[in-house]
Amino acid sequence: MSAKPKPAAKPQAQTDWKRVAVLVQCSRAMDAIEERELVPGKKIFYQFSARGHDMAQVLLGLHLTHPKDAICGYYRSRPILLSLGVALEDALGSAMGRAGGYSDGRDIGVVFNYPNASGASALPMCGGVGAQYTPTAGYAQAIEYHRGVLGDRAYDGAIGVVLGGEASVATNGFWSALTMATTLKLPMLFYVEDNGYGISTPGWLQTPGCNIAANLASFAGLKVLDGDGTDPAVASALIADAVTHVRGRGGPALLRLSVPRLQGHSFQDTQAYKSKDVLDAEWARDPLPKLKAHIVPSMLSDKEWDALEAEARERVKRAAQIADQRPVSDPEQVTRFVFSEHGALQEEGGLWNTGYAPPVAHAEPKPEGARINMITAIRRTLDHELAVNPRVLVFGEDVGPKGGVHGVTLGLQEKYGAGRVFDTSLSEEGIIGRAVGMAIAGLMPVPEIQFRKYADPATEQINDCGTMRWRTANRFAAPMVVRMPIGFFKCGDPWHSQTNEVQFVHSPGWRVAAPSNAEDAVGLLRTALRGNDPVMFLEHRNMLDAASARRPYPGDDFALPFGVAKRVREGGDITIVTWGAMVERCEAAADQAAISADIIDLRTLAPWDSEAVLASVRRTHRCFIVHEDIGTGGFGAEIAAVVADRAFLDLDAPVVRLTMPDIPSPHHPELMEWALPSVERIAAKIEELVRF
Ligand SMILES: Cc1ncc(C[n+]2csc(CCOP(=O)(O)OP(=O)(O)O)c2C)c(N)n1
Repeated sequence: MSAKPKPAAKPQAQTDWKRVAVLVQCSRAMDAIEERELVPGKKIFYQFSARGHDMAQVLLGLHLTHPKDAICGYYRSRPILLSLGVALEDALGSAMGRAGGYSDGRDIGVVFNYPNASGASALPMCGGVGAQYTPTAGYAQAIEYHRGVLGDRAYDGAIGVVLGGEASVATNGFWSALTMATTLKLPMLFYVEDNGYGISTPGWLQTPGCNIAANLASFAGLKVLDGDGTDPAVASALIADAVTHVRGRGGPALLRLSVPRLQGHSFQDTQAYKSKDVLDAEWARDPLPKLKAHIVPSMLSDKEWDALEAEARERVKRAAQIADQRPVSDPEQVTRFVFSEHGALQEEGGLWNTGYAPPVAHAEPKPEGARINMITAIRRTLDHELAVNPRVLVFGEDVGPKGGVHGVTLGLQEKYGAGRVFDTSLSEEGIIGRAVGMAIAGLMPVPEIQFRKYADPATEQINDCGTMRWRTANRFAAPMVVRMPIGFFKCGDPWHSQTNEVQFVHSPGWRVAAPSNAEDAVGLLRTALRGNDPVMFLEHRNMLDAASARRPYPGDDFALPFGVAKRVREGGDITIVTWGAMVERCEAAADQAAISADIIDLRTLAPWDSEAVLASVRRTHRCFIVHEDIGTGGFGAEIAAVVADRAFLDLDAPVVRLTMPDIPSPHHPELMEWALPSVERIAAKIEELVRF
């Protein structure tokens, strides 16, 4: 482990320095044309110069020759993408937001993705700083899974590389990924480009002592390298050393290269916070003249260098013209690819484009044996899917030998081994972020979040996973099934009893299931595990062992479609719309009120079966919505709005909701029961509405 720069070496024979020069010149010419023409001409809205970062990135990119390598960068990572083979016109066209390119105009042009069958892919980047780390760690863990569990030799020697600025090392994602990479000895390279500034915030506020490599020198299980990213020989030797170490299964490495940021953070940034001395010192470290000195005249003549520069400018100019001729994509299409579409498979990510064909399933239960609780039902479904699909893997806090704090995964590690069912570090960002990288690598991750509230630290990864298909215009997707207990139990509290399903419904790209009984849990979970979209599978704590939720196991081939509600009780006087733990309370309340109620268990909230609700309301002329989540902005508000919008003239009474008040779940059972919609209160509302 060394935090010292390597001594300057002779130009490395194995480095194609001419190619380095071509790519750096192209990158410079792109920055220049953007700054001089395309941004002032309002053809590009966001521009981030890579000047100063460019040479070392290109050197790194040229090392990533393994077809299963993957990188995940950030907005200053265009040079490495050029070295992976991204076309100049695609890069500029994306920056202009034109049709095609990386996102069809949906995402900022510098937020790249690059599916690449013949070399390293670029995993979809994110706008959030630090969000690139845990998906890359997940990809690196998937490399190990492909090799170790699936025996796929194609992954031998592959690595995951993550790029970030020095400010990004202050994020949760960085530390979470570092924990994962070191504890699991993952083939992952952390490549930190230290230019001393966030936007304007200096490095000492991000890292004590300003040097993450120095601080990590004694971090167990990490090879640490540090040096000058503007010196061609030093940077090249350090990059070669780091990549060789990780490829050779030596475990993760962190390489910090100090580089100058030669322009503002973005085009709009005037750098008024830097003194003239600082600016001069930064320009004195420009890697481009150093690159020239390194290879001219030993490898290229002055004339050849000039010709190469002129040619790069010309190529970039032509590429800008080609990009400018591309149209803006059809706005009518911009709602496509939130979810998978039949006949339009994503290029990378998920089971479906690995040749997987979902086994034949049916929605008719074939009940087997005695009634089982939801815990057993979910476990049995996971067990079966683990058995029939080697790409399924289950993980989360304490899900291994303990079997999860709710006992759902009990015995699965024993049966399938610690490679497929395993405990994770305590980082929800890491759990979901890792699942993203694994899903992109063609696995079906099934992460467990211990309690609903503890999904909060993973909010960024959840959002970025959900939007991936849309923002990459169907190039990438990360289907997974996140299992999570929600709701009250014997007591409540603000930490373990939250429902808040609506947050996931409000996150584009997520399907959301909230089953109320064991049979539906089996059917929806099976569909989710064989599907091509990310799914939130919400397991209600109070129903996990509730007698009312027990059903016979409906069979190994039982799978339920999403978006199809179940009419649990037929009646003519009122429609009650509910889900989860409120279903049994609504049934009891209808009995108590002795009212003929149509009770609709939505079963899934995204998509939700609005047609079933509307058809019922048109018959009963009354709509009553009951849910456990708080009222303001709860999912009931959405249902009420749709009913008011589409069935207004059919209504004989206002659409009414009964929910928790807008408070966190109270702890003491009496307080909790006061806050929850009780059978008595539901019954009273039913009577009130029917009499209206
Ligand atoms: C989570 C998050 N917080 C804040 C921002 C706004 N932001 C964009 S870039 C940036 C600075 C990042 O600096 P660094 O990681 O050092 O990279 P550099 O731009 O210097 O290459 C900030 C604060 C963001 N994109 N994401």
